[in-house]
Amino acid sequence: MSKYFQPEIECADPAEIRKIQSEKLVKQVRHVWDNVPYYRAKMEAKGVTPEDIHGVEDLHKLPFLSKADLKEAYPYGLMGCPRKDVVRIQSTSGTTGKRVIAFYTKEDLDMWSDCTARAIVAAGGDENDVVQVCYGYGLFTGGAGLNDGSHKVGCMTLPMSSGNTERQLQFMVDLGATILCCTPSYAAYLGESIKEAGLRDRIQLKAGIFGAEAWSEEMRHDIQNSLGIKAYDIYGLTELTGPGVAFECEEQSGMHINEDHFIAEIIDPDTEEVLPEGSVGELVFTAIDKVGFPMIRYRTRDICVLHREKCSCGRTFIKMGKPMGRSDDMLIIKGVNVFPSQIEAVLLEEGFPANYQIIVDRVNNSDTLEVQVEMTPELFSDNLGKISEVEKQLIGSLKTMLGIYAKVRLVAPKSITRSEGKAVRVIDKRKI
Ligand code: DLL
Repeated sequence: MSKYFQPEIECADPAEIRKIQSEKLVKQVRHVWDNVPYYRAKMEAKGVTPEDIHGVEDLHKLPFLSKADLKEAYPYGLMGCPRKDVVRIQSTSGTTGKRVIAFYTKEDLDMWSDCTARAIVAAGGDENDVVQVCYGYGLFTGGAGLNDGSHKVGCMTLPMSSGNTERQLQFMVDLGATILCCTPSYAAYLGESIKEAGLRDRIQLKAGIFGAEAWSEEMRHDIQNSLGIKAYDIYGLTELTGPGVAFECEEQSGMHINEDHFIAEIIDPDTEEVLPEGSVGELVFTAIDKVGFPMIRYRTRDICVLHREKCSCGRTFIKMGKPMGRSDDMLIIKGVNVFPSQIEAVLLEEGFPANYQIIVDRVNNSDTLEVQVEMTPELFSDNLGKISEVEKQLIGSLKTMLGIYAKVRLVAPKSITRSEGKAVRVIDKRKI
């Protein structure tokens, strides 16, 4: 069994994990108080000192950090150690304004790659595997994160980065890649390309580790079929390291959070009240042993559910469900809350590929929603009557799911641009 399945931690009694978390939290709060004046000022404003924090039960006393804080403290204001101890930065573009820049010490990188190594092992990886990493390398955390975890497990690692699909397929076939790491939208595209090139019998993939964007169970099903693999979800964000904050095991029913490094809470995004386990709300994380860029009660804006139940893999780490979308991804159309993931679920259920675009606009002071989706080649070659019948059916299914009318436009196969990284599904013209 790999060194990166660590049952003494991953399968420990939850009370034991809580004890570890409490000890680390107390130390971390002291570290931040002493080293991050920005967060210290927030604690002072809330009337909290390190003496008030005795364990996880006191977490709620601490102030939150949000994207707005990152912007305000940019670039160095949240660094948690002298600059000479930082050995790496990673960054993310974010949707608006300044980039997020995260700092890592050697120890932080070691912790991060332990997390991604656990994810690879949980997906069935060991030193016999050939891991093809087609997440972007560079400032994005996907490439570096999976690359270093793959090294730790001892897999032969192909640092492909994103793009150049032809070359990806050539390496996949020639080197016998067994584990694929990329965004789910790129995995779907690779599946399509493999089918077209007639390579299905020549690939040896057995598993995929897909994350960095929301994807539905229907999409998992499609990717598993087209690539002949088991598709595992992986979650993370730059502010907290990158991929590997949580990962799926063989049960494929939610992602175990690496609780010896991260404490998760779910809050009501409006009232900031901590919600009981099983509630839908915003995910908040505290990184309890990260030194270079310590994040306490960081509001991720990802909406999801936490549940701790017995898992057949033996791990006791709490699980997070698939993020249902980000609170800032949520579209408000004619006053109704719409998540792109709801639209995707309907499309896939109706047998369409995950190639679609959502266009929101405002015409005569009223919001409009249009869903453009590619036809399957079979439908494309059908008569116009059939196409308009399918359109009507889709409008009906979307209305049932969303409660509002969405115009549907079926477009030719391959007419929607494929993504090599995170897919851009929504064009909100109201913001342009
Ligand atoms: O996307 C880190 C990552 C790389 C995760 C590779 C998994 C695989 P950021 O660019 O900072 O970091 O974006 C973080 O992406 O807050 C979520 O909204 C979204 N996200 C990440 N993983 C998932 C997932 C990386 N499995 C933001 N499902 C997060 C849904 C995800 N959304």
